[in-house]
Amino acid sequence: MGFKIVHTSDWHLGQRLDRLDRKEEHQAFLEWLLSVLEEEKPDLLAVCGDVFDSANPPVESVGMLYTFLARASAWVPNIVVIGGNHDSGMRLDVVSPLLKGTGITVLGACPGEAERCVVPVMRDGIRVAVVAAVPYLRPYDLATALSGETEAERAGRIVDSVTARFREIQDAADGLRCEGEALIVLGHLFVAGGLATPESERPVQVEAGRIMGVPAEALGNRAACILLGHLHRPQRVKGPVPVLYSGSPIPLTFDEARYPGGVTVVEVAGRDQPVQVRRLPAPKVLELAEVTGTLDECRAKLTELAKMTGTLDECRAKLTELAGGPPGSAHGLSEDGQATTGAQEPPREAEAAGRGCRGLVKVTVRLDGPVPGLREELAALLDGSGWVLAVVRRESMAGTTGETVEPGLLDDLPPDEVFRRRYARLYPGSEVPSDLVDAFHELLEEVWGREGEP
Ligand SMILES: [Mn+2]
Repeated sequence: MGFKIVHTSDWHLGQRLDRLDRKEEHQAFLEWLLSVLEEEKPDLLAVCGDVFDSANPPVESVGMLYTFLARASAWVPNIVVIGGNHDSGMRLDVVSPLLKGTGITVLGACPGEAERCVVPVMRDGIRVAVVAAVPYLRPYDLATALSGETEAERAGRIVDSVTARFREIQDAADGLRCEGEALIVLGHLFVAGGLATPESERPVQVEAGRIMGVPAEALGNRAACILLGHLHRPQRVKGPVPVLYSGSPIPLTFDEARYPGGVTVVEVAGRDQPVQVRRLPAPKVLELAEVTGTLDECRAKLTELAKMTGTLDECRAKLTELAGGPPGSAHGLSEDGQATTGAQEPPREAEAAGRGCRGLVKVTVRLDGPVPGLREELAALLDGSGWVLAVVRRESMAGTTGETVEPGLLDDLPPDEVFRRRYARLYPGSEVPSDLVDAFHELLEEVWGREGEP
């Protein structure tokens, strides 16, 4: 039986860009997603992990999730949310008992019993498909490091455990599903791409507690499709069955602004039938703009940005110019071919009103000396413009190719010598100004006084 899925992941509710929270963008995304559900009326909404940005999200973000789920359930009879590596699986699972019989399933951590990961997809009281939902698997749960074991050996054991876990849960799903019912697998992990050429095959690694590059084959070939979270760029990975990443709906870093956020609509014709995939780009409430240059250049560009008017397209062209890169390279104005089939980005209020656009700005400023109050000064240039300074990065004119210090030696150097060398490294060829030396000593005395040290 045919049915429709809306696939999304990596919302990272509660995320901040330096000091700025993304509440407005997240709220707008969730409102838009509700309108998508109302329009598309899918059988299933699959939220594939990293719902929150942190294990202990702000109360406001938690409220956002549950308000959304309650409202979404008016439009979609089956909702499955799995935990990602950013989420606390246990914390997500706390509400599970309350959700029984609501059509909403939240699986934060992977339970021991495979049956608990199997969710029927119901329509008017009839089961149309079966979901095998696999929350993020933590490497230390799968294979604790053994002494004397190489990284490759441990990675091999991890892939074996991931394979076994996915197989076990799909076996449990198979136990339930009848002829004609498709199997949908949900997961949150990093699947290796490009398996055809051996050079591009990256070995499985464990980096910062995450598993990198599990082969798509390890997830099996029984599902109509495998819908994943974890990679923020929307993409399709080669595998025995369609392996899809929906990507994050809003860019979580300025780098991620290069590809369009949105959700994926997957239509499944039936068991062992090919799936149809459509992208719906999410509206951008805020643009992410990058400005780079010397201090004077950045001042001039920010002043220009603050005065900018015109249609959205005109503004975007201007942003590209300000970023100083090739078109679309710096702030997400280029559309990713594979990711956008179907609808154009919806028009926005700002454009309709001809007020130009607004958003968050990252400034990378090249300096030849310290500039006190830099952030405040730059932020003031944008006052009242609709643009907000989110991130300030300072770069030394000469790069950071100065003198380096052996880690052990650091303990033997007096603090003011460390300070002098650090300054010389940041601003080669210039001496530390005397007022800065005085300020450093003042701070040093304050710290020592507080610690009761010499
Ligand atoms: Mn993520």
